Amino acid sequence: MEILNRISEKLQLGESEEVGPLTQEALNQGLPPAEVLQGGLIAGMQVVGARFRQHELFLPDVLLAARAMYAGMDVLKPHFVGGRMPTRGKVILGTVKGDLHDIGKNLVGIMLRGSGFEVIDLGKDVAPEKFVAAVHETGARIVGMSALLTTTMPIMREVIERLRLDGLLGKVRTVIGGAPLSAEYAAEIGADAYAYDGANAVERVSELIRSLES
Ligand code: B1M
Repeated sequence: MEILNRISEKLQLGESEEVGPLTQEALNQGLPPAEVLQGGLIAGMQVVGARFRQHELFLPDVLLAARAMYAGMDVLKPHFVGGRMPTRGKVILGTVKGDLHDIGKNLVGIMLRGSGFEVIDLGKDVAPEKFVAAVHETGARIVGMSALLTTTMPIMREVIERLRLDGLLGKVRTVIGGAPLSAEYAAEIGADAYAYDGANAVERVSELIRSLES
């Protein structure tokens, strides 16, 4: 579909001022909002994620693309029931206690939102009990934790332990990420997945959601 390709291309270029009106044009042509979301905005963001992973795009490009994504989503939002976008699942996200690095975590949040997940961002310096309380409050099935400091990595183990004590481990899945982390560390602390960047986080979270459904 011509118009969806144009939305996707403009999103990849980060041209917010084009993406909003093009999204409206797609709706005017009679395309269902969900199709515009999936075939235009999300499709464009997936390309951005893949190119970022291959170092063909850089952080500023991703942030511009994310802004363009939001411009399109603002147009679509009122067309979904109750003004709510359809979601592929809720994800709680936060940088763990003692750690103030949030650029990577924010990027992961943008990629997840851009891929259709509802993200509940608890921010940075998030205490283990806050992650657990957020699971109870929101019913989210995925908990994503970020850490950039070797000294704050062990907090992730604490979060998992608290989830276990609250009987939540069978109901939620955990994913961790951040420069000093690894799949080995995830296995060591009992996390369900490790993701090395935003695009990979989208893949891991999608798998975890599928594992909860099966
Ligand atoms: Co600091 N810092 N910092 N810092 N900082 C690092 C992490 C460090 C490696 C620098 C160094 O020494 N070479 C070092 C840590 C060393 C260690 O622990 N072994 C360090 C240090 C020591 C510190 C302080 C202690 C410095 C001091 O005060 N003496 C201090 C700690 C403060 C605190 O947190 N309590 C500190 C402070 C800061 C700033 C506040 C100045 C600033 C953070 C600003 C902010 O985030 N709002 C800062 C920055 C910017 C960095 C570096 C330079 C860059 C981090 C970054 O944003 N990268 C960093 C050096 C480095 O990493 N090269 C450094 C870009 C970002 C897109 O990548 O965060 O890796 P990243 O996220 C990636 C992936 O890791 C992954 O996806 C992201 C997107 O690709 N990912 C996930 C991240 N979270 C994920 C979660 C997921 C999945 C994937 O699922 C949930």
